[in-house]
Amino acid sequence: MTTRSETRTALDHLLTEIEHRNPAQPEFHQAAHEVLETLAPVLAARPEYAEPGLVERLVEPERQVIFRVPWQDDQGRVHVNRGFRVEFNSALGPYKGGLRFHPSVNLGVIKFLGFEQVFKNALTGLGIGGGKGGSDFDPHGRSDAEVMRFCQSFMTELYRHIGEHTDVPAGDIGVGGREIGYLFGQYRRITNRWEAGVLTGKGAGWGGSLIRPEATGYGNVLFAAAMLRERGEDLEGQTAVVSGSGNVAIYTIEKLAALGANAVTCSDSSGYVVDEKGIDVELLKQVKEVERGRVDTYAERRGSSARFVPGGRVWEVPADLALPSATQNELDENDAATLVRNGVKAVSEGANMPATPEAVHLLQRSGVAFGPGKAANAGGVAVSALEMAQNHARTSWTAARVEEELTRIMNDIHTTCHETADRYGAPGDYVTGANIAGFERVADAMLAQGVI
Ligand code: NDP
Ligand code: 2IT
Repeated sequence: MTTRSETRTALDHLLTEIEHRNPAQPEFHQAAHEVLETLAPVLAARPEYAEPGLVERLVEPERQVIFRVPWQDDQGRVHVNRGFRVEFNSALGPYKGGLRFHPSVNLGVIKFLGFEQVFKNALTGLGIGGGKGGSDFDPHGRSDAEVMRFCQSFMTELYRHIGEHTDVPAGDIGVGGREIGYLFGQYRRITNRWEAGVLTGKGAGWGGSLIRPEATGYGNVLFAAAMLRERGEDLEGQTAVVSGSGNVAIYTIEKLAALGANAVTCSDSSGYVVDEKGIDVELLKQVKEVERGRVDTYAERRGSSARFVPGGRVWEVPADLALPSATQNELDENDAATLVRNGVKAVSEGANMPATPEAVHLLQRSGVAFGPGKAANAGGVAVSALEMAQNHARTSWTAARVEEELTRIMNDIHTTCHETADRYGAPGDYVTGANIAGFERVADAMLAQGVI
C-alpha cells in the first residue's frame, strides 16, 4: 500500500518533470500544480489509480496542432497569426472546449485551458472529452469584414481536425456568436456538410441552443447559491463584485439580479465601473454586445450612480460575494486579503483560473466558500453538450427546459464536489472535491480503455 507521503513525493517528481518537458508554459504548470497537489489522497486510497503512467498520460495532450493563419485587413495588408487546437483527452467523449482569440494566447495558455476543461467536462457527467484552441489574433477594433476573413482563414486549417464525433469547439474570450457564425459558414462550405454538432454557441435560428449565451454566467450564480445554501444563507440582498464585461460577466450580473442580489461592478482591461444602484444589465448589453464599446461608456451614460475607475481592480469594492469573470490570474493574494477584510462570504470563479494559488489558499484559510472554475463555470460547456444532443436529435428544446437541465447539472456538480471533499477528508474544500471527482471519472475511463 502506498502511503500519502510516498504519493506526494511521486507527484512532486512528476511536477518537476512537467516543468522540464514544457518550458515557458507557466499557466500550464500552474493548472497542473493546482490539480496534482490535491490528488494524493485519492492515489493513496485507490491503488488502481497509482498504476504507472496513468497520471503521466493525463498531463500529456493526446494531440496538439499549431498552424499559420494569414489574413488581409481592410487596407489589403497581410497579417500572420498563429492558430492552436489542443486535443487533450477523449476518454469520455469527443474533445470539447472553446476557442480564445486574444493577443496573450500561446501554447501554454491553450494547454492550461484544455487541461482544466478535461476535469470540468467530466464533472458535467455529459460524455464530453476536453480540448481548447484559439489564436493570438486581437479582434478589438477590427471590422466585421476583417473578423470574417480571419475566421475563414482559421477554419480553412482547423476544419480537418474537428467534427461532431471528433472535436467540437465553441466560444471563449474574443469568440462569441458572430465568430461562431463565420466559422460555421466556412466549415459548411469546405466540407459540403450540414454538420450542426461540429460547433456550439450557434445562432438560435440555425442549430444553437436557447440559454447557451446565458449558461456560464447563470450557472456560476447557481453554483454560488448552492455554496451559500450549504451555509444556511441565500442570495437575497447580497452585494456582489463581478469583474469583466463580456459574455460571462453580463449573464452573471443578470442572474444575480433575478435571484435578489445586486452586482455593483463590472470591468475591462482599461479599468472598472462601480455603480451604487447596481449594474443596469440592459445598458451594459447595449454598450458591450450591440456597440462593442468599453465600460467607461457605460459609466458616462448611466449618470450619477456610476463611476469609472481607470486601471483599478473591482476587488477593492466591499461586497458579500465575488465572481471573477474576466481572465486568468486576475485576483491575487493582495486582492484576496482585501476581499476577506471587507467580509466576503463566497468567491465563485466564472473565468478559468482567475484566482492565483496564493489567493485560493488565503480565501480557504479564511473560511470563505471558494468555488473553483472547473466546477463553478461548467454551466457553459454543459449547455454546449445539450446543444450537441439537440443537434443530433434534430430538435430544439424550450428555454425553460434547458434552464431546468442547467439548474439540475449545477446542483449535481455542487453536491458531487461537496461529497467528494468530505469523502477524502477535506470538508468544504471544493477545489479538492472538484479535482478528485473529475479525476475519478476520467481515470476510470482511461484505465478501462487501455494504454493509449
Ligand atoms: P469575453 O471576450 O466575452 O469577455 C472577456 C472580458 O474579460 C472582457 O471584459 C475583457 O476586457 C476582459 N479581459 C479579457 N482578457 C483580459 C485581460 N488579459 N486583462 C483584463 N481584462 C481582460 O469572454 P468570456 O466572457 O466568454 O470569458 C471570460 C472568462 O470566462 C474567460 O476566462 C473564459 O475562459 C471563461 N469562460 C467562458 C465561458 C463561455 O462560455 N464563454 C465558459 C467558461 C469559462 P477587454 O475587452 O478589455 O479585453
Ligand atoms: O471554458 C469553457 O468551458 C468554455 N469556454 C466553453 C466551452 C464550450 O465548449 O462550450
